[in-house]
Amino acid sequence: MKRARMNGSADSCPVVTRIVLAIVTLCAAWPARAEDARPGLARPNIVLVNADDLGINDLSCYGRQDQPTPNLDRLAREGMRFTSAYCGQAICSASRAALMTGKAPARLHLTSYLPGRPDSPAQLLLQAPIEQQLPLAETTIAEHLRTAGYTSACIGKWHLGDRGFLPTDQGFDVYHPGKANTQPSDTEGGKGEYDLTTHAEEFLDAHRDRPFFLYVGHNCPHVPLAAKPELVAKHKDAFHPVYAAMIETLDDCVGRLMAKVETLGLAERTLFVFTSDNGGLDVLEGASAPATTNAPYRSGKGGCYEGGLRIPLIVRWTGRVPAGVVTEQLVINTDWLPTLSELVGAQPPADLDGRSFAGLLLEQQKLAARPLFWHFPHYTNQGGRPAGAVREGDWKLIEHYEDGRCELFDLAHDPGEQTDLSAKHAARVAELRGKLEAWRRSVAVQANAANPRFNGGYAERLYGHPPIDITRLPRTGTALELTERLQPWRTLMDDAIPRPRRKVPSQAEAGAGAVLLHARDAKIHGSKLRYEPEPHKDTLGFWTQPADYAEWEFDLPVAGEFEVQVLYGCGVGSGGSEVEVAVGGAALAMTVQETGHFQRFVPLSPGRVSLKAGRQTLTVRRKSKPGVAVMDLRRVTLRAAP
Ligand SMILES: [Ca+2]
Repeated sequence: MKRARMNGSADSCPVVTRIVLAIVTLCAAWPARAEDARPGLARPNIVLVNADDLGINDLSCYGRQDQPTPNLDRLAREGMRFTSAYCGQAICSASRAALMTGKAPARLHLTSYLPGRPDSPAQLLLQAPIEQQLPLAETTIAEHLRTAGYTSACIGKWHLGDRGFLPTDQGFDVYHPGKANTQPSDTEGGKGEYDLTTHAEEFLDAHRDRPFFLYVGHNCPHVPLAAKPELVAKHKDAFHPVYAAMIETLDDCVGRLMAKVETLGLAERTLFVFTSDNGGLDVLEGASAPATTNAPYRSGKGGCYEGGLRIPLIVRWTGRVPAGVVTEQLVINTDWLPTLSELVGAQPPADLDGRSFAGLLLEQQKLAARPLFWHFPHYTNQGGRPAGAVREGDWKLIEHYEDGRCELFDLAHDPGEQTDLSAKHAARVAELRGKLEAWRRSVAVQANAANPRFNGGYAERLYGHPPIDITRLPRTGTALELTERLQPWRTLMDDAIPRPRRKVPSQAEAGAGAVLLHARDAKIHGSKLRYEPEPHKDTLGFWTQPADYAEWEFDLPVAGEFEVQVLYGCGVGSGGSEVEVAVGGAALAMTVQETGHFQRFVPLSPGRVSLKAGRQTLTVRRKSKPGVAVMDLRRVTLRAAP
């Protein structure tokens, strides 16, 4: 009877029942419907502080010597610190979309920052198209928690869309953007840190008695770098004095927020998370010197090496998450939505890429093994080029989309990704590349197309033989010393992007473009040769009959000279075939070299051809075949020649 009434409409209930209902509703709102949450747990409040471009090597609790962070070190001592936490993408908006939705940026088609970097003639490939905001159809953490009775605030950086797509359109009740850049003063740092902190404190005061989700998106320590002069002077011996001062400011602000939670008596019912959206900026960008070094990890923001993908992550929940624990278990920021769902007793949406690690937080459970994937089809301001990556166990594979080259690293023995083991472990390369390709297909990624305005000469200067290898910067010296060495590279990078009211240098003018001829689009002649669609193959294979050959037809918009590049693999014992690539009346000869495995693809250039605009036919035929098979052929690329 009681149950029936409870399920009925309040209007039809007697007054007494209505009062009971009101009390039940109040109890449900706070402190918690413990029976709905993880067994035995009250639902926590959530404070999530997301720093901007803060690297894995930027906090003293992560081993940094010249940037003391006493408050964050205390947070780590009082909580769990992650050494192998990853972002969904090593760039702002994409990572934030992953955090907010639990979905991979590749699945969201939001794989770069907003609005994205314009295309440049220095690019062999065009940037993959991206959404221009986080679509409203996606369910954010705030929308999800709202259904569980939470009030949410977004204080600070959002970067997932403007009017119509703001936090308040995506489930947040309160939004205070603050200012990304401020004049340092007695009361403010260089990135609006204290204004954001004050608003966050006000939200905590106002919502202390109900379950809340407070998201603080600090703009610190993103460029342009700025901090109080006295702090800069204090850190004059740091790698970068201004940056070190900004880290102190950030640490101070997080400390204030921690103190507020404690003063309000909420520490035992508040999950306090501190993290970053992507790895540290280790190259010269804008007027600022390289901000930091991500040592021992390679490279930084804007690429697929560990320096860009690994992020700091500290989680404190007094009395629930064990204090002082350091974990090497792999988590990624898409895991937050399902993790918070489990902690608050809500059913996570289906089709997420992340997985809950609540069991790790609360019971130090070992997480089930899984591969982590990244698809980053972009040229970045930091010098990154289109690539994908997969980490499975200790192995990490990076596939470079321009030429199909794969690098393989053993992170257990080589966390700095200094030794490429791909030639030694061809079968593992094929397996991991196959998993990466299968995942790309399963989430229907946006891919790169050939750039019809590609300028080979410019690309060669910028990417072929750059003034400095920006993925292997020296780990010694100061930011200022490094700046001088990076300046020629920075000038080239900046010239690559046409800017309003700025004359584009002659070397950046469009060339004759690029053409990609994929195996899947080939017209096949013969009896055995075929396209093999399996993800680890994705190639023309079974080239056992001497007469079989492949043909592509394509339209060339502009005449020019092109370098032909064949992306192929050849197993042991089958090398030595003479192959002819014919196009536009020219015939280029190449000798197939063994690559160790038919699915270990390497690019080889048999030469250049001059082509007229218009309809073209390209054929690849064997001239001799000493082994069982000619080769596997994944792609032929025509690059506008330097
Ligand atoms: Ca960022």
